[in-house]
Amino acid sequence: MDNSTGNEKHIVEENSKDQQLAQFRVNNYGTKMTTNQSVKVSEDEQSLKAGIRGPTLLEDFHFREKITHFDHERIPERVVHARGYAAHGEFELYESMKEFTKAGFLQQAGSKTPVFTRFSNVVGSRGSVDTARDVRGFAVKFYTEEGNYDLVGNNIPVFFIQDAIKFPDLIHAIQPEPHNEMPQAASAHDTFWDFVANNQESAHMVMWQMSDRAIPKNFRMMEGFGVHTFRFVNAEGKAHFVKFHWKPALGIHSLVWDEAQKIAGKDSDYQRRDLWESIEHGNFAEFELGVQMIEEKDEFMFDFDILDATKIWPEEVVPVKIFGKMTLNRNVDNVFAETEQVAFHPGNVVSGIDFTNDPLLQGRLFSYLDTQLIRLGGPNFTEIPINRAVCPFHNNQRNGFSRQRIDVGQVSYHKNSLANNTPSTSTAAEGGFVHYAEKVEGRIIQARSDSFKDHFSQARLFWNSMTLPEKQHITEAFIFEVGKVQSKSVRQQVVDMFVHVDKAMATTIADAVGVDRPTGEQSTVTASSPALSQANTIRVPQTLKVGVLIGNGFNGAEVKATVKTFRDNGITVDIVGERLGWIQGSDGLRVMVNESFVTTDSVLFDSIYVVGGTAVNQAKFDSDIVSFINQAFMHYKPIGIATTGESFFKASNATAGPGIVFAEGNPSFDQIFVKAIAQQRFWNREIY
Ligand code: HDD
Repeated sequence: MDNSTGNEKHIVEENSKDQQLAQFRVNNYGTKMTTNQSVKVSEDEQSLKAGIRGPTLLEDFHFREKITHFDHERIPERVVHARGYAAHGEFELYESMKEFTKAGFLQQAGSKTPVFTRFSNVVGSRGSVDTARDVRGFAVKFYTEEGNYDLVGNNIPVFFIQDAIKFPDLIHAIQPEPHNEMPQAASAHDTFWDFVANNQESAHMVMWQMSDRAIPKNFRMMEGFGVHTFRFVNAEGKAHFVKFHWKPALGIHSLVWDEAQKIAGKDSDYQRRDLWESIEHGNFAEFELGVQMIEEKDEFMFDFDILDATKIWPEEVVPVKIFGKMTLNRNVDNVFAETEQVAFHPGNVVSGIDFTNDPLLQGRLFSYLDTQLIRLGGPNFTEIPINRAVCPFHNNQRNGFSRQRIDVGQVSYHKNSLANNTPSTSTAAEGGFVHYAEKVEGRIIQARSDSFKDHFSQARLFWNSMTLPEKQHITEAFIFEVGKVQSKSVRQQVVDMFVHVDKAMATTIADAVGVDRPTGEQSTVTASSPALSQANTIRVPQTLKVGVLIGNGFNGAEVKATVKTFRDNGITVDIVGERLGWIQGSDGLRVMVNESFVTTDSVLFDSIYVVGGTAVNQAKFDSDIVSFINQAFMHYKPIGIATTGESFFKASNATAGPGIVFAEGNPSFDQIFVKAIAQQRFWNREIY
């Protein structure tokens, strides 16, 4: 049987950013080794010594350079979002947005802009795990012809706090506790929940964080949000408030919490591997980009403050206008050079996109440049290839660590006559960035507007919008997280806070974590927003992964036909057996086993296809298959049973029902199974 994945590497058209990067790429294959000064090296195994058993000599410049360079290989990791993974791609505009913004890359339908997108986990350090319960960063750098535009968002549309001055407190509370540096990459500990209970503006975001949104299946299947309210400004100077949305082509899908924890051990690179492999196989990640827009005159028309980053604009009230698509189609050449050194900044805007007075955004406008200065060692990080704009830059900024360019001439000041007063500034008509002329009035004050003080209405809206299984997952997540909190007082405070979202939920949590039932009252909001639930998302089989559990003596014709149907539907297949290598069907068909029960695990598949067969250690083989079925069943996954696989199913804890598809006497097995795979989860199972 043809065992290829059916996916050869796809050739992607070179864009302006690729062309720029090309001049920095170096291929060392087949070359002679030199020092960094380009002197050819004759010896790279033995340091220079005084005598065959003598001490090493300082004059061995190659040894010194090699060790010194190694000693300095590390740079500080990001203070948040340290663990991330990125890819190149392009953004294509579906329709001109000229009516709303003068941004050059949003004018011409069909125009393409190179992008670089980095997904990340917020809390864990760079070497932590992918599948932690956490917010995912979603940062996109658009290399436009008018300079770099960065949309530095998350996969959750709201944030924990309303004012940036609280960001260090939030992060200190959520990151590992300082006295023992535990737990890594987890919010399930005392200081985070103490922060939550004592900073109740976090209520709405915490509901999202306890939901399945915080354990996305992979980066390709999650939404992205700019979170803040920004401004679009058109050529006439007319502005709209906007919120950005990325919508994944494959829908929004999540892991099950038990599965996420097990994957953390089985494959800590689960989500980055998914992105890397998908792109290598030509299954490019696609996201549509849209905006919600509110006219300036309607700023005060809503029952929330549009400058408050703990609030959404329900999509049913303010619809999302989709205007383009991002396709991530090329993996990086070097993770350090590109993914680690890329520097995003919400303050990197282009003409036509501007800020608002959202106090969280205002603080971010300071933080990002500041952090790059220490992380990337000085002000010249914009010259690192991944950070360079594709259009030239000219100004009077000079010098600093590791300056690359050589600015010629005697003049580095403005105004001047010696260089004819150049570089010169540009008028708005010439493309010069002119800050939006918002009228601002008021006394200097350190306070929060009253319009920011409702913390529970939208938390309740979110809860109301969830289906029953989603509500159960949220409740279970609270029980897990709050149950890990040692301080009984903090556990009680959390329950007393979330009663304002839902009394039954808070009571269930209270009972499970050993504190008094809350006495407060829940919010009276009855509205819901269907767009918030994952239940109605897109469900397609493409790029999902099936494990075929198989031994010798299988029914060749049956397996071949089913595997072909998988491939025809874009499903990725791993053949899992007792050991790697060839096995043979009863009709002589040979199949290459590419994963064994030792190298892979049920949690790494979206579905399993149970074929069975004979093996050297039959008892072990049989029990491995049964354990795969048990895991897949308890994670609500579709399971297909070949005619030869029924005995394994009978020996498992699984019971027949939705998402369990049998081949025996079922001529439509392949089609029904593929449909079940697309469905992904069958929540109505009795799991113990
Ligand atoms: Fe932030 C990184 C997203 C609030 C300060 N942030 C960072 C990254 C993302 C976000 C995606 C990683 C970028 C990358 O991949 O390199 N941050 C957000 C969102 C926020 C937010 C969506 C709220 C809506 N952040 C926020 C605040 C502050 C910061 C309020 C500080 C006042 N964020 C930073 C930072 C980081 C960062 C310290 C760390 C590394 C970096 O910037 O380059 O400056």
